[in-house]
Amino acid sequence: MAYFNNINKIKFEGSTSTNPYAFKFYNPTEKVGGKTMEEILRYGVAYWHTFTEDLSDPFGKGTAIRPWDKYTGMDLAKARLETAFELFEKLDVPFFCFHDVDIAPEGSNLKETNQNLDTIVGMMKDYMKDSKTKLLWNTANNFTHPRFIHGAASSNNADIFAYSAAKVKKGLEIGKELGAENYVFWGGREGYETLLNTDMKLEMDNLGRFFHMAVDYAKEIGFDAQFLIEPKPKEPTTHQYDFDVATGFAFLQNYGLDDHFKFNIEANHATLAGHTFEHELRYARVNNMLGSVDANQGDPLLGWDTDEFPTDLYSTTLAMYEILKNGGLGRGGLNFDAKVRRGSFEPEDLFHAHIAGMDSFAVGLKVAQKLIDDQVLEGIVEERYQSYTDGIGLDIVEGKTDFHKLEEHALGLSEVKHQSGRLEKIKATINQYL
Ligand code: XYL
Repeated sequence: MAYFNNINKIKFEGSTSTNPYAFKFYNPTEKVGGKTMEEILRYGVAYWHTFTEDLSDPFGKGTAIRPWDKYTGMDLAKARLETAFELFEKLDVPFFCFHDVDIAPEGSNLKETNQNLDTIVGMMKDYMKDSKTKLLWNTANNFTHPRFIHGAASSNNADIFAYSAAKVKKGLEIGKELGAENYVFWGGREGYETLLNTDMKLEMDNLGRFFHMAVDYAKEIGFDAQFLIEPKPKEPTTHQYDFDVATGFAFLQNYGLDDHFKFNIEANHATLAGHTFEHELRYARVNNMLGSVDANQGDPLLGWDTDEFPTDLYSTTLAMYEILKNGGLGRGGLNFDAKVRRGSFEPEDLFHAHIAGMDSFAVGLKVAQKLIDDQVLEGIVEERYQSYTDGIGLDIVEGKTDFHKLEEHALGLSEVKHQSGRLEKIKATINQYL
């Protein structure tokens, strides 16, 4: 059965097209810097926001009209699967991502839940045989069910630690079965509300133990996906242990896990942490920890995790600059962890939203490549740090100095000369490229 009967395969028609069901900038076969857009951008559809999201918010019930919602239970799961592969094909996306609970309903116990998963995973594998769309990553939802009230791997309750491990174990098996490129850990409830009843050290040590066991099990079953931590500073807990990339990186290093993980960086999580998207990408990139991206944007006027489809071209440009400088995303991709607005409740809005996101990152890619080709920012940065290319600066970076010599140098200074940072000029130049 087809759910999007009136919508055909979305094709590239160019920036002057007025067809709402066409790409204006994303041309999968067009080469940018020697690779095709499809190869660089590696777009993914998020199963949860696209097929299970009902657009409810804390103040109101869901508004989404989804023809497949006439079903319930396993029938609904099967209908969503059918819809998913229709949408993947029509959007021509290379990847998708899901949580365990997105694809199959939970049963009355873990065994039943796993049976439901097995049924859907078997069907999914069949759909994937006839589809170009691959699994970018899967993950375990260890945050929605009330059992995770006090956390999952950082819960005070050891039974829940075990339950969480069993869900991740199953997730790793599913990832292997479906050939996932990555496996994601977003610690939805891995954090705390108040220190008054929290053993922070035990919780963090347990989280470290949990990740080591996951690494060991993936190795045991021969699942070679890249493991990814997805940082987020808050929501739902007040203090999340994976606050941002820097915090997550320190955690991984502290627990001897940094060789096994990279980061899945989400734009809206970056802004919630008080950073820009590109700050998080840069922090990961310069530490060789950039794995994948959850492509969305927040609403600065609201301030919570609104998961909007990315349309801000300035942001997509600076993000693509980091990604290109990283030499691409490797096994990662740009997953649209984004939902249509509550007012965009019709099924076709799912297409408009993805087209908007895919076009926005395609523009970002082209502009970023041009900025790199023209060495716009590189030239500025090189000039700004010139003082480290000779004299005392060169001694500092080559480790040839110490506090005695530096004091001697400082005492001999009569006047320190600075150059202007020229920020407005730089921004005006970037605007010329947009
Ligand atoms: C919610 C998070 C999740 C992760 C996967 O804020 O973005 O959707 O991407 O668990």
